[in-house]
Amino acid sequence: LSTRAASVLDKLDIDYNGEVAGVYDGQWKGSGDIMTSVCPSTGEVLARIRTASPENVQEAIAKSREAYKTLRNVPAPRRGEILRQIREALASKREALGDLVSLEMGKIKTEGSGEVQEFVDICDYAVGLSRMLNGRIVPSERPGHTIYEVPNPLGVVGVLSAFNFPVAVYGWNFSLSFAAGNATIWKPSPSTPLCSIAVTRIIAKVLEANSIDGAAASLVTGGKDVGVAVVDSPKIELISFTGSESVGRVVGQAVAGRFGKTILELGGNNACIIMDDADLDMAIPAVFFGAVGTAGQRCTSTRRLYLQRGIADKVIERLVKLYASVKPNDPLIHSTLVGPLHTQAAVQTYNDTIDHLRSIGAEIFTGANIVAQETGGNFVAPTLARPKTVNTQDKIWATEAFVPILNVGVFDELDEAIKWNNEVPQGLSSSLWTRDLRNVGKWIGPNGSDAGIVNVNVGTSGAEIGAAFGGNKSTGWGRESGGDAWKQYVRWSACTVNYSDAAPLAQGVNFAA
Ligand code: UN1
Repeated sequence: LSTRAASVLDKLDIDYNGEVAGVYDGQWKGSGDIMTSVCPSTGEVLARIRTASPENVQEAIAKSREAYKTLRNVPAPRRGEILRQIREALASKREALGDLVSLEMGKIKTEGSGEVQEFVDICDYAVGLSRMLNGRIVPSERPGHTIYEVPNPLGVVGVLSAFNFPVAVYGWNFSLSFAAGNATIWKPSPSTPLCSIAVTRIIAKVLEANSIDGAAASLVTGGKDVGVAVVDSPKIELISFTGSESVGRVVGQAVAGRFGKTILELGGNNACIIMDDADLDMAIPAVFFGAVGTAGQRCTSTRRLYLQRGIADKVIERLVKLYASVKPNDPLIHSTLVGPLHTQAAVQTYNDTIDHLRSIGAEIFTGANIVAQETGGNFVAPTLARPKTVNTQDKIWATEAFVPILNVGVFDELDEAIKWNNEVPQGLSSSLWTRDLRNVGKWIGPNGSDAGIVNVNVGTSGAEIGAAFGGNKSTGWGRESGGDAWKQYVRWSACTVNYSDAAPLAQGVNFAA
């Protein structure tokens, strides 16, 4: 165990004796293979985790079902009160957990803590929701009849989360699901097991203190086999998957094949459009954060920048200056703005994307190199490039490389930029910068952006929890967090109740013998 890891794990009450148990179903265990957690800033092994064996997974699923049967009978406001305690417990560990996110995932400390804050915020939301899981009463066409639309707890929810938000995305799912009366079983990314163990420890303590079965928040760490076992289990009603389009396609088809429900949050390939009339002092820092922040590893990161001709050169010039001011470095150092890429494989993707840019004759304004660091680590220079044309068939525009490379295109009319925005397979986030109300109306209307997140004078990344989060098209149509997302975590029944002394048929049908 590295010294840095030891001090962080200590603050999070994680016992370590050669390895850490990576399974929780009311008890901490793990009899599967050993998996290592590797620090992306140094390449050092942070800890060894004992993952879930196939038996561990099946047992956790069975225990989660039992926990659900109890939890569904706990009044929702009482579930909310437990969520309030989880919120407090998370908030009290905000800095230590933020450090761990930074250490294990590689995002800078303020973003690591911000991610814990996102979990705290969604807990607050779910506490309120626990008193507002409202159904509806619908007028019946028949006398003495009433129709109720009733939400009941759904069952077990499988959450498969990605490395880039190792805390918050589970938080969105767990909070809504728990308020709704479900048990969750969490299969985190294989490269961020410690974050999931730390979060589960915090939740488990609160559950145990409230005499709630810990299997209401089960954890199964491991690789692909563990994920497949969760996805394929007929005992899991809903699978919420965050990750790549290619894996999402397999997950979506597998769950559809057993008539399960899915929430899919797949690739983003998000564009930002800046009009001539935009306030550039606002727009440029937002693009900088969107493209360079989190080293380009958010689903919502800005990957495409469409500039109206009048301001294009000026914006590029100012961005180049900003890019020159950042030096990728240890994400736990306060002044660092850009940490490492999460894995060596991501560095390879970065290199391949730069090679492709060169092969299509793109102009590279800044970046395009690996940043050597004494400590090792996966550091790359944020890159700003302009391919010769905006050919949305080319993979440089049509695919999401999960690295800090921003591609620029120049347009004359907004309609052209909207067309480019929409021409790609993905549809997660989008952002327009303008002061003209007519542009705003077009952008958010039927001929505007087809993404799930359509912002005006706000960047593509960094959404608040109150709105539904998710995207359209190959992003998977999923919605999590705020808005009406909670409605997916319940089973809905339409209940027609007859209080009268007659039993007439609907639509006036007469079936008297
Ligand atoms: C993700 O990248 O998977 O909107 C989630 C944002 C964050 C969540 C991103 N609130 O950028």
